[in-house]
Amino acid sequence: MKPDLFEAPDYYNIDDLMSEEHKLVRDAARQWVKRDVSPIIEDYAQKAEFPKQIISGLAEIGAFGPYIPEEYGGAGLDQISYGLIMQEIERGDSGVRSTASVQSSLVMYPIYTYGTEEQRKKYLPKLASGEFMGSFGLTEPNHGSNPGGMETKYKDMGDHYLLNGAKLWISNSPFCDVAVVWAKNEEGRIHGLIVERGMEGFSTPETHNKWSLRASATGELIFDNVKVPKENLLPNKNGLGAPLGCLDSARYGIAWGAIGAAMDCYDTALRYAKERIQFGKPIGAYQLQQKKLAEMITEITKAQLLALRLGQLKNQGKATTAQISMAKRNNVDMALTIAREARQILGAMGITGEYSIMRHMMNLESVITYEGTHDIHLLITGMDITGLNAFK
Ligand code: TGC
Ligand code: FAD
Repeated sequence: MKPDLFEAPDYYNIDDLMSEEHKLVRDAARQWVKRDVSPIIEDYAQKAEFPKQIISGLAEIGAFGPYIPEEYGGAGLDQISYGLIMQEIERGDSGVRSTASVQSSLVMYPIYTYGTEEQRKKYLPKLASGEFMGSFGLTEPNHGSNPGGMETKYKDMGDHYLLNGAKLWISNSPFCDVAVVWAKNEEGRIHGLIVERGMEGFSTPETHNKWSLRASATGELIFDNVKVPKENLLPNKNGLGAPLGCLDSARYGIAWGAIGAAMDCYDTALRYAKERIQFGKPIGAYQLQQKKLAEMITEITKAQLLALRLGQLKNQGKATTAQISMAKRNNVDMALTIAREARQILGAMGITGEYSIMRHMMNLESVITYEGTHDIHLLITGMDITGLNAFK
């Protein structure tokens, strides 16, 4: 793979709207990605393997629990810093950002927000340091966009719960130490349970043959009469709103992350267009290529402003689910469109692993599907503005 020459575009001087802390956090993440992710990520994507050696680096840049208070091992940062870390990591690879998103927003967040003090103290510091890796089990073979229909269930056996069912398409599952699993009780109410590797009847087979997010490990969570201790139930919220609350946080991070992937594709295409000579001139001198590049920087700038404003609202505790949906949907679609256009600017070279663009493009096909599909987020916006539910 080519050396990482990335220079971040900031067409509207958005840096001026950031604090010194935001810039420090972002620049540390950026340097780490250049040093520890870019040189190895293409090889890991090609061999479809998650690079476990970067776990400690992710912890050091604050990617595991950026906004979780320091007393629980988190970085104690604000939501904009969280977003910027996700942006920088996804600039390297969406699969690496997935690992960080799941750990932070889908595992640490529910334990911090819905868990007991004992659960916080037991799990959060280990998750923040990367000693424990987590996964989040909501999706099932028969229930993706409609998680409320889930079939995974648990029964109260007096001194423990008995858990049965299966989750599919679970990021980090093949190597997770703990899983936050959503299951129905005997009354059909959804609760979160912390399931630990080693519990009898719990297995995590890997899903192979993905053309997307190849550097992220995806798999199943299978529960065959798993005895879960009663103290592993998350007691402070139940119902579908509990997992959906976690998704708000993860989707927010993805709205920033997608900008990173888009910036990397744009930066690569811009450099290539200035260097590649055809018909005696750099291809960047032709109007057709300039149109592509000019539209890319316009869309990136709009996405940056959307994410930053959403971050301000999130810091104030005012960001709504529908606002988060709009940003996730817009920014991921923007990034995927830019990846496709950037790939064309590189011609045949664009399909090789010498450049990051094709990897980003394939990764973004998952990002536009997970954490709520492109359609589902449109329907969330539609319901928000009309008051009419078009899901069912
Ligand atoms: P609906 O009837 O609308 O709501 C059920 C209950 O939940 C409440 N609620 C929320 N609460 C908190 N936060 C939110 N964002 C909430 N949205 C809804 C709601 O008030 C209600 O409460 P109550 O007390 O009345 O029960 O639910 P629905 O069944 O109609 O479904 C709505 C829909 C389709 C929007 C939702 O289910 C949905 O978002 N589906 C998409 C599923 C999804 O996003 N799955 C993601 C799985 S995780 C993943 O992909 C990780 S990828 C790895 C990585 O991140 O990198
Ligand atoms: P479906 O729900 O079957 O949807 C199929 C199509 O129908 C989509 O185009 C959808 O938009 C459309 N559709 C569905 N309902 C409607 C409707 N009401 N109106 C109009 N159109 C509709 N899940 C987890 O729980 N944890 C994870 O860690 C996780 N990681 C993932 C990692 C990867 C790489 C991938 C690909 C997925 C992951 N997922 C995870 C699952 C992901 O959240 C689901 O794939 C997603 O929610 C969509 O569900 P589905 O694939 O079953 O598609």
